[in-house]
Amino acid sequence: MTMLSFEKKYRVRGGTLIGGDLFDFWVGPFYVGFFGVTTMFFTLLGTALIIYGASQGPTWNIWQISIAPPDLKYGLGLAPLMEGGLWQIITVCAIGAFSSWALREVEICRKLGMGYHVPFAFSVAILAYVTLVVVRPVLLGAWGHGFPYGIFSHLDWVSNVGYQYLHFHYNPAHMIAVTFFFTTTFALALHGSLILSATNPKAGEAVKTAEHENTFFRDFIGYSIGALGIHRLGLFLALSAAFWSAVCIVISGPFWTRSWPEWWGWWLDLPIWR
Ligand code: UQ2
Repeated sequence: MTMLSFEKKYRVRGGTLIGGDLFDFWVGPFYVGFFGVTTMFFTLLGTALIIYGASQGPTWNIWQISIAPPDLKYGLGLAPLMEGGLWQIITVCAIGAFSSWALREVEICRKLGMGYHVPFAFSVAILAYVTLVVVRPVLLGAWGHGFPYGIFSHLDWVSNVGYQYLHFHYNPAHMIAVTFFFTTTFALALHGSLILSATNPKAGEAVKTAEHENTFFRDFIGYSIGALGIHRLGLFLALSAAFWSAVCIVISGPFWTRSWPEWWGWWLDLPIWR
């Protein structure tokens, strides 16, 4: 079946979570749905507020524009619009847009009778963001612990929060997250190069298939994880990277307030050294 006739056949009514048939239609190639409407609403409002915030700031330099969270003195209350209130509304818009996007993915999965792996994966990325701007600030008692919305300003925030714990690379959860990020790139490099090598033979030769892919890794390291297995591994590695990133920042402050190098004191304090 060609791709276009497949779409015609499987572009079916139903599978919606909310709104019944009301928003169950397409605009060109795009499925709309109730959550397509809410995605558009939150995205347009959030973007407009960012542009408005920029217009009230000192610069239009794209690298320097920044929408800051409220001062710590406002705690977990609402701040005046120009003193972090804008950041608070933009954060609500961002979470609304990301969640709507995930639920639109769910509706499309249901229409196609697919598993929910894609919205689940996206939800882990949303979790990492929400951990930064909601969970950790709430645990610390002030929205001011969220990060500023700006290209350089959010980099400064990461650097400053890192130095607040003296040397963030000693954070054990950060170590695990970084290891998962690197392993993810390693797995994708192995997979991408293997697929391209098999499907891109010398001119005039037949494309190679799974047997060749498996045999390469059996010859090479005595083990092949398999065509389905590599994708399971990739998903696991990527989700673990995002998950441990969320863990490493949420424990910094709420559960460990001293420098991260000091955390390793438990090793020096083991009774086996005496
Ligand atoms: C593999 C396989 C694939 C692959 C890759 C492998 C045919 C097309 C890349 C090899 C992967 C292995 C051995 C796992 C490596 C482990 C880590 C933690 C990176 O066997 O099956 O399918 O793409």
